[in-house]
Amino acid sequence: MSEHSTRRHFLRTGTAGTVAVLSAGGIGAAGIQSQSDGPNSPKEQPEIRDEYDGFFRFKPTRGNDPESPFYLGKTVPGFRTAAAGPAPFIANDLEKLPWEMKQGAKEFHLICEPVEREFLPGYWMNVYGFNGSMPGPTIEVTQGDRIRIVVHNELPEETSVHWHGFEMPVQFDGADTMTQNPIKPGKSFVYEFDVHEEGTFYYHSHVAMQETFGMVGWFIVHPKKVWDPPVDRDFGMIFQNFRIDPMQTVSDSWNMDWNWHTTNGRRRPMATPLVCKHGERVRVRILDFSPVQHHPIHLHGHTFWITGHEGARIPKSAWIPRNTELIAVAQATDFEFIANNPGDWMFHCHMTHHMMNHMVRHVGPRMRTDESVDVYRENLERRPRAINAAHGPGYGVPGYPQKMQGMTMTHEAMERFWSRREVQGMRATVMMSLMGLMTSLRVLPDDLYDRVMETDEQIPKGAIFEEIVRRFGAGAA
Ligand SMILES: [Cu+2]
Repeated sequence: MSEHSTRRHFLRTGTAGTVAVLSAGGIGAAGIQSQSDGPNSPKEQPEIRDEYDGFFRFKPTRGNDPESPFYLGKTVPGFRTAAAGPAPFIANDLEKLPWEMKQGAKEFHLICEPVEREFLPGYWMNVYGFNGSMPGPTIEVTQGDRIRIVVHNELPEETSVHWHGFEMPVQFDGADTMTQNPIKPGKSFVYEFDVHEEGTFYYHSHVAMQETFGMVGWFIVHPKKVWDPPVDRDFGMIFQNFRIDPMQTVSDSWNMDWNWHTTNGRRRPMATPLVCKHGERVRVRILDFSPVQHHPIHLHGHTFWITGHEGARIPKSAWIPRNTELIAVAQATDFEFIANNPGDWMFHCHMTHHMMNHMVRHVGPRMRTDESVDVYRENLERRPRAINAAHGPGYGVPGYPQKMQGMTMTHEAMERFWSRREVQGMRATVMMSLMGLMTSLRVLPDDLYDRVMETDEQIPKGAIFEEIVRRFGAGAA
């Protein structure tokens, strides 16, 4: 049993005793607030408990007083201590860019190149990216680091890379032709600067059409002094959209309309869900790198606090509790909350047209309740006909219309989706739910989390969901 779960077990079985001890020791709200004087000092770690001024870690609650620092879980800490350092950043479906210490700097090598990205099983897009990936691999450093990034241009055209939000010497800003000459194909350019900032940053090509064509990646800078309160999970999702016409795999970077949304380069349901444990403090950083589309992002089942944007961490006095937060193009927003409500929760853009993908209505129905289109097609005569669906000579031609029939979940695709640990035990129909900019957050009690994430068990579809409903469906006492 881990340290976390031991403590959690103690908390959950001895809440009354814990509160009494805390009261006797004089550690209440004041004790928590004092940690801001030195959150990296283990002895000043906040006490972990499950109730804070009427806000409960393990059940949906608001707290008793909007003026309390714990209202809606605002400054309720996670289980991870500040002394353990920042929680590692997790951008599902993306790699991290390795580095080597050379001449006093963390040296990275970033290769700009054409990329083929499989954004759904069997669906490939031809775009530009970095090191074989679109978006590029995540750069993760610590405030105060000196970094050197050697950018190699393997594109068939000129480029430059901009470090978005960093206050560095102007010659390393990467603003094509304004601060440097373009990097010619086959050539390299060395960027080197000290990172004095901390926060949610990213890098991207500074050629507009290359940005639209996929050239972006996370650049996360952890603070030297762990943000207060520390989080247990630190997720990141880059939202993009692309126009890829039927019969094509090449994204049309000029087009101002879109037909595919991606998260970290994967279209749902291939994009991997976020999974956390019940009671944890969670941060989710979302970057909107769509060319022209803004996204109002809504999380179900929880109220979250906006704790930062791409500019900086926000002072606590200005944090805002929300259910929906608008993220505009090139903006990033940090969401934080206590995962106090177990279940599988939608985490999605609320623009109705962004809740779908490939909206080409004349080629067939996009939503169905069966888990496989193969079943649907076997029963066409007994189903309502959609306009032109699965009829007409074009439907049998490979690649037309953009394999729309495959998009509606072949068995092969379903096997790929269900082969991942992160989705084990979700409802059988969940893959129908995750279209467009719709992702999912799973909040799992410790034992179910371990069963989903730490075993090889093929968990029956719906089993975890049903167990959560069984345990928590009547509402918390
Ligand atoms: Cu949207």
